Amino acid sequence: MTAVTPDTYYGPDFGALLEQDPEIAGLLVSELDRQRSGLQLIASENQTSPAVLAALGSTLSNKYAEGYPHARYYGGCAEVDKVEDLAIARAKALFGAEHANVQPHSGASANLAVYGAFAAPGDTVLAMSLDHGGHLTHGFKVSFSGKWFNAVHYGVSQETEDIDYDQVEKLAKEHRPKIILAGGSAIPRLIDFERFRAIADEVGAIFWVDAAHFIGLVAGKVIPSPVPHADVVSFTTHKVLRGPRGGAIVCKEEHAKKIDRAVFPMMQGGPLMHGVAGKAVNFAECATPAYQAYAQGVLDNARVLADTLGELGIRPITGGTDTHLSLHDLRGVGVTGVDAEARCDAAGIVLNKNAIPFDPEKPNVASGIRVGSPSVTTQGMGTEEMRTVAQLIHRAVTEGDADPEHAVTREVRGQVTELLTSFPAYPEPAAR
Ligand code: DSN
Repeated sequence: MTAVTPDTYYGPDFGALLEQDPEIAGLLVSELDRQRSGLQLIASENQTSPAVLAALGSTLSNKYAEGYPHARYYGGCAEVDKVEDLAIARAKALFGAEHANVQPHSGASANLAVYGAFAAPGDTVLAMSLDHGGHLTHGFKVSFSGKWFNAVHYGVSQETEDIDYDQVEKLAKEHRPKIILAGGSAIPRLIDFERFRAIADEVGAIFWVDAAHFIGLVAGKVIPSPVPHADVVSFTTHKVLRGPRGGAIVCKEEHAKKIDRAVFPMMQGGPLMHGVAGKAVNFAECATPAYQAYAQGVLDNARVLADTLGELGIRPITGGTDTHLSLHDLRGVGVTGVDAEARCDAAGIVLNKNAIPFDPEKPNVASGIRVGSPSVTTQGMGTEEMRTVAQLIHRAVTEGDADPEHAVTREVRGQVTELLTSFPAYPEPAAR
């Protein structure tokens, strides 16, 4: 067996990359600097562990393994079979799932496979509309999902700004969809899975949950799980979950064959075995008390961030959040989403503009911003820091500018830097 040294896991060392390709090596370093030097509030991002990064940088990347463990189309798969067996077993245990497929390269690939398993082109799918918090792959017109399927969309109620379940039921009865899909990218509240299940049963539809955003909170056991209620749950592994960039699917045993065949050979070729190893490492991390405490911290931080922004006049849609993210209406402070994003960026605060339900602005301008707590919680920040972060966002948005040299913007950036000194991302080993 090869001697176990740090390089065994990291593959070719960084010194070799620096010598061979200083341009790319330099960009790896400057991206790490960027991640370290700003407040990362993009709700779908996180900072995965050195252990997951080691798996991603490994020689497992070299191996072709089309097929599934113990039934591959290539020789030499004994070791990667063990890796995938572990990833599957850990995913099933973590989510209490009957079946798991850990091969999807991404969330969009996972979703493509779910469509492939349960629908044929032209079939009707009922999903949340993108402009009310859904996702591109939930039937948006320029995505495969909107081009190949007859997508019917529900949204949120104007009054509560939360999912309009009566509308879901009405549309389901009217259109008799093959699939009813719950989940999205900008939903701050818990989803009523029982209600969706009942509606799906009433019309004989498959009930699919795209849990990409909140699956980490489910893994941490701090919010209810969709797994007992849904036929199939797709997700990404790099958001609150904090694993490698990638996708996965869990489902009832009765759907296992359909899902596996849809992932391979219908949608994908060889799995990315370094990614599968990273997922296995991550699933084990998520089963620990430390991760559960992290997930609770993500929830607490998101709530305080949303509430404090609200107190400062940047209103949270639905009045708050039950998850890791909140969506905010900027109209009260008279700034557009695009301007707020640019002003925050110049101040070292990374977040994204976001359409709010019934938004009068075009999506590339937007009246809102979306903020999330996964990364800053990984860095060890707590609720006290979230109050500071909300004040910094408010100041950057209302008094700052997109010009980094603007006096207020510089001042806010200085305060961001000061905060990050106590809560660094990827601290040097000595500081860990
Ligand atoms: N683009 C991701 C997000 O930011 O929510 C979802 O795919």
